[in-house]
Amino acid sequence: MSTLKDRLRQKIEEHRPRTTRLLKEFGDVKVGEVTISQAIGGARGVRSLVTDISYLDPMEGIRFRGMTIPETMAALPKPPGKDYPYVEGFWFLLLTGDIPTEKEALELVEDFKSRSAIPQYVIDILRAMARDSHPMVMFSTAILSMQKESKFAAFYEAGYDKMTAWESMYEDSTDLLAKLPAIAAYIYRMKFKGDTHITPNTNLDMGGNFAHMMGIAEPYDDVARMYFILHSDHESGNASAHTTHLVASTLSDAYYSLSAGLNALAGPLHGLANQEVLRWLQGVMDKLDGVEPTEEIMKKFVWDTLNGGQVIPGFGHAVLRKTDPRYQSQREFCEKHLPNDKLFKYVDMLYRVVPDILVEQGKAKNPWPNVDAQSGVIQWFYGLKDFDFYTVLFGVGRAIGVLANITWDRALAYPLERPKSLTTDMLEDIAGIKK
Ligand code: HAX
Repeated sequence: MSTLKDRLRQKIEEHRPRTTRLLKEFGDVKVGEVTISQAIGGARGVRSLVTDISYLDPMEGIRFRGMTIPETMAALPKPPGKDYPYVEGFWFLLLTGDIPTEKEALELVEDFKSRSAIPQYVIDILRAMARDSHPMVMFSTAILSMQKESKFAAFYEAGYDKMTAWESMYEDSTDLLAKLPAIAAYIYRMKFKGDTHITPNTNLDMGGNFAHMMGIAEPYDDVARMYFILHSDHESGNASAHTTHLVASTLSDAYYSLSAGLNALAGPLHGLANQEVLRWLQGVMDKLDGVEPTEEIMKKFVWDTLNGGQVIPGFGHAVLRKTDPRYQSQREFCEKHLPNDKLFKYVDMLYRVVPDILVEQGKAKNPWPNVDAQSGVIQWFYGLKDFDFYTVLFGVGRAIGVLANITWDRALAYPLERPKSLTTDMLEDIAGIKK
């Protein structure tokens, strides 16, 4: 039995009475009300989900298990000589709320390695797909194709037990996380690197091995660690986390649930925004035909995009009302490692010009940049210029958060999610509109 699974069991047993008490003794206490604009408008601000994995404050940004991004990065054990922590140790933190010791993190590194082999049929399926399929389609399909490996599904078939169901969900989640980097790297090299592949190096941790399989030199291993951790979790109401949770609530296993969650991530208003930022910037460059953009030129492109009825990718957020600390964190990385990069300068120029324009336009509730505004630049700098692939990188990271969430969903026996609908007639009646 692994240290993490033992610790998780202890945490779950400690936590269960809290949820039971809230339900039994305080189930009728109100946490809020729903307005018509929330019912029509995508449930913004409706507080109807519970997670302890992370919390998103509109002004401060994300905290993982109570810790800000800099606190998280500082507290977790790191591979020798590296600036960013073991992703495996971060998985320990998200699941338990405890910082693992170096020994515990290394135990997990070994655990992940033992689960990391990809079945040959996954490779066969990827190879059979149209080569011009979007990498997210390939990624989601590869995950779904492994559903037959699900320990949770087997556990359900063998006779379901609510109290121990989390264990097989945990096993599926860890199996998946261990395999995702190799699947992602396979898709990348098949599509964009002439179908040449690099054998995994089992001496390396998840971030190190991912960089190795991608064929990108140091410090891309640290980029991978940073990137996966930053993109992991953003509480449970964002579209990818919520979809994963919703699907899992039907007692679907982690394979079905994660695949579905990634399909939500693939939308341009969500995770696809990171590729859209780069696509947008490339469009600007093409039109300029080698001329360096000035702030005035950039402003014109921003206005042209808005006047064309499109959003500025990488800006705005459904919850945040300040610059995303995930953006800041990546910006600090850029200042350290690629301060003179042309693309970084353009993205920084966008930071200077876009918020004022969005305020002037008067629509976006949050004019500030989000995580996606900065992430593509880093990938581009390290040679990963195929921006169609960027959302897959986001997906590997996002999996850590959503899988931690659905493991806890099972532990606390969260029920089938099924909000209630109203008709437009009913809303008009509630509003007192005479017909
Ligand atoms: N550019 C132009 N207009 C924007 C905008 C932007 N970046 N952000 C918001 N708006 C507009 C909305 O389209 C909306 O317009 P309409 O009234 O005409 O429909 C209006 O401002 C109000 O929207 P909002 O309440 O501020 O924002 P929402 O909560 O509805 O949506 C989004 C949040 C992130 C989807 C939105 O800000 C957006 O489209 N941003 C650009 C795409 C993007 O960067 N997505 C990634 C977000 C982070 C993330 O999830 N990463 O995965």
